[in-house]
Amino acid sequence: MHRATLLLCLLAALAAASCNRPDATAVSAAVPSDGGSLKGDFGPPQGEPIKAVLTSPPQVPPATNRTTPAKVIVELEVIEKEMPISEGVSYMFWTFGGTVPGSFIRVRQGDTVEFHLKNSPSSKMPHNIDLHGVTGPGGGAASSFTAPGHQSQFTFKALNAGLYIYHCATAPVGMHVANGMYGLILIEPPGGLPKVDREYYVMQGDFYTTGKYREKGLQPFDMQKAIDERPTYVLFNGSEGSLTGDKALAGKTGETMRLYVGNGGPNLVSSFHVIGEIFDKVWFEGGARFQENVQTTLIPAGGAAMMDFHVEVPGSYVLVDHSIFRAFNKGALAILKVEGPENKAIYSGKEVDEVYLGDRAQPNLAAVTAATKSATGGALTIDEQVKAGQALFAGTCSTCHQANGAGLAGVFPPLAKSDFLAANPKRAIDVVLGGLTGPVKVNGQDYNSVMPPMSQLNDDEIANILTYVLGNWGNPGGKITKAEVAERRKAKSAVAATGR
Ligand code: HEC
Ligand SMILES: [Cu+2]
Repeated sequence: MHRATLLLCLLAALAAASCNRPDATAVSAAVPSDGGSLKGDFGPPQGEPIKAVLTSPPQVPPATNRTTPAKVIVELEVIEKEMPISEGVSYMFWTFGGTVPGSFIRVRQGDTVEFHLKNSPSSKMPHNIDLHGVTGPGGGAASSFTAPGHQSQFTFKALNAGLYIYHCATAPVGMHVANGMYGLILIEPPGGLPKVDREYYVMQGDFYTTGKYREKGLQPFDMQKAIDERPTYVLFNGSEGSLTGDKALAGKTGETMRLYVGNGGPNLVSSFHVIGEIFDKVWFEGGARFQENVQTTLIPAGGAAMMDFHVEVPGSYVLVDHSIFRAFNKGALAILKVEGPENKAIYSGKEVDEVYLGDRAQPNLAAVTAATKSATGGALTIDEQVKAGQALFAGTCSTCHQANGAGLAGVFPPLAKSDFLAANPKRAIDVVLGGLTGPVKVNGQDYNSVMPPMSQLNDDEIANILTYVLGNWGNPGGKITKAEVAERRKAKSAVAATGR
């Protein structure tokens, strides 16, 4: 038979097969639907009005445990406030309820919600709220426009069950969202959600500062970076370290955990993943149906998802945006610490190790903050630089050169007692900024490998790391200043610009 005819026959056969499949329609009819606004009105509210319990992340309010619709009063205050965005870095956040993300709101489908939006007298800007769970133009935005020191009120019936985000929609909308103005509202289905042992509230957002990642001090918003969608930070719950170290989420083996995860954006889509776990259920897009056995779930900007998983094995589980540079270089990383007896039949052991996570597992960058303070005051001592450098070295250089600077024979040269370093200490600035490739001889041994550029580190960080390296392990000592690093960085970019 002719090739084209054969193809046509095949196609026809396929089409006929799918047309004749009687179960195709039967399946969709068999899936019960309790969704849709037409099925969400259970009549007028009953009983006394209830004041909604609002919680700060990562906490979630208790289940409504109601079988009838109620009138629920929500009072939410907008507060503009300076808070840490990373260790030693602060940012002027605009918040719903004083936190990023804003307070978690929980109601039941069919409830009548009387919403009060207050704008703190200390605010500089007017704000409003668009709740994605509202049926009505603007999701409440036009009805809730509130000047500083004012309050507004509107009422809506929560017709659709699901997990919805809310956000400010005052112009310029992108800027209000980028400053942290978003949160989650859960509208429970009438029968509630399946019971679990623990629930947590996590929300991703992208942030744009004029300074580089971890550049210290109060960092202003950078509108151009936001327009270009080039975030400086991608974060869970509004600050780097908000859910790591002693603020990690907690769990016990044998428990079922539920995460309510939103993505405020304003720009990025999240590939949300928990390293070492599989979501037993994901209510994708925050809707009424769940998918089972999911590794990574996509959460659009302005969207949300709920996920359940049962934990069998103790240890540290790492929540990331699996667009992985965001996790390791922009902050999108959180820890769930699960305690309980080992379960060697399921997993043999050895925890998430330091090398994988660097300084992100247990960030202790207090020394970095101290050094920054002294630097601003003009009284930075070598000792402070060394301490800050040590903390930073542990997170970046130790992966290859090892925590004690000894390197790995034949692969990573030693920084301890390095004659390469001693011959020209300032050359190390160029090594860190530009990386190093090709043959080098260190302490008599030949290396011919690649060190990638570490130019993502800022001038401060490089100065402190190198001062630490120079002052330890039998190296000659001395000091590298932030200004010296800045100068070398400028010289390098000038060379790059001339194309030489
Ligand atoms: C990914 C692995 C890796 C990381 C991370 C790394 N280096 Fe290196 N480094 C190397 C390799 C490989 C070489 C040798 C390159 C060659 O063979 O040309 C090297 C060479 C050097 C040298 C010159 C040789 C010597 O031993 O004195 C210095 C100085 C140095 N690194 C400092 C640092 C500092 C400081 C950091 C952290 C900011 C760092 N490196 C991070 C892999 C790494
Ligand atoms: Cu606003």
